[in-house]
Amino acid sequence: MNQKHTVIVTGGNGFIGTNLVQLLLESRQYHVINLDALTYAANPLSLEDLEGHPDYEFVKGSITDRQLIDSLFEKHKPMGVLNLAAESHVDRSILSADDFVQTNVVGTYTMLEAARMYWNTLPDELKQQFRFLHVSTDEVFGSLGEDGFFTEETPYKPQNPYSASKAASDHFVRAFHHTYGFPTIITNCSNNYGPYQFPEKMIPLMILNALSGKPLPVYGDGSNVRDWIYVEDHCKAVKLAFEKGKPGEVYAVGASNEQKNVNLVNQICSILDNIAPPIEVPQLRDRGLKSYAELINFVQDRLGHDHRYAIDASKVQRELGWKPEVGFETGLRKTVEWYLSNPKWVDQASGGSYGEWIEKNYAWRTKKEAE
Ligand code: NAD
Ligand code: TDX
Repeated sequence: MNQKHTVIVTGGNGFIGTNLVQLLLESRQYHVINLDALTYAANPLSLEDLEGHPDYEFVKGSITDRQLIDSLFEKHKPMGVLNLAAESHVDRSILSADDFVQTNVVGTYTMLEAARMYWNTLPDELKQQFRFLHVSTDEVFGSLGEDGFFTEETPYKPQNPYSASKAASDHFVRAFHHTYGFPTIITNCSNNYGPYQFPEKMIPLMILNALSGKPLPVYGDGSNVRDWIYVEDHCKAVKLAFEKGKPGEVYAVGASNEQKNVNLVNQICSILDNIAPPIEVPQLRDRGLKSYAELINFVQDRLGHDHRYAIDASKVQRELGWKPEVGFETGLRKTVEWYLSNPKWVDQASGGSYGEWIEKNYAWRTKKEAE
């Protein structure tokens, strides 16, 4: 068998990171060093099955810690970096962007600079092979009206503190390629859904609130549109871009699946009505709910809420041969089933500091702004 390639994945304990680490190890092509600070968004249970795996090593630490990162390059001599570590929740960035600037901007710069210094020391052949893949978002392009799509050529126009910090990190990545010829690749992907997503994000939040009979807080009038992709499809695109993408290139990734928020919440409710009807859930039995949709509650809008995201993914399809494999109906049902089948993971994610945090910071979400 060919020798495995050592790679550093950052943020491997998060939602997309967990799915990506699993994909890389299943391919048997990689030895994975996962650098993750284990913030509130990481769940130690997500990758616990990998303990003792011969091709997996976990390092607890921050992408802002230059000394630690230098030591990882020195020790493991990776052939590339897949940079996913980030603060990723828009609502939190609106409350305070400090951590977003630190991790997304300073952290990405620190990873880039450490990687570039290491890359400079490599002999030509290894230098040619090395890749720095940066996982980014379609939010850097701002918001669309009713028509049109984001492409790789769309000008940057971030409109919330999270997307501003991701845009800043993308600009550093692009500048490192332009200035130093450092072999970077960026993927800008749309909204992911699937197993292991932290319950503050819309899809798991709606599933878990419904199952505990809590209101389902739809922001504004629910007409905002997101373009959803099953997380495994995104991870396959990231792996392909890392392996076959051209240095300096950017790939927009999406599955052409636009959904209005309120419609999506209704779809979640109808899946739940089928597989876990309220009458069969012990804590809801006495509530007299016929459908989870009765819990839908239109609340005050998110500040600066981007109206619509939608991706034209023809470049990644044409140049890398990628295409999404999981249809939305199947993916959404699999996701609902995953949350129902993993109560231990859910308890771990929903308890502790997150539980307290949500009580303290989300009062606005329980009622509409006074007219
Ligand atoms: P997540 O919040 O679920 O996970 C982030 C992970 O990064 C966590 O494990 C956390 O502990 C870790 N982390 C945070 N700060 C760190 C630091 N300073 N050093 C090391 N580790 C740190 O995020 P996600 O949804 O998995 O997103 C992963 C990446 O993909 C992010 O860069 C995000 O911007 C991007 N992205 C996400 C989506 C989406 O829909 N979730 C879409 C497009 C792009
Ligand atoms: O309770 C809610 N009610 C609601 O109506 C929440 C949490 C969200 N929403 C709306 C806001 C958005 O229009 O649902 C939509 C999706 O919200 P999020 O899950 O918070 O995702 P979004 O803000 O679109 O950002 C996501 O996609 C792009 C990820 O969190 C980012 O990390 C990624 O870059």
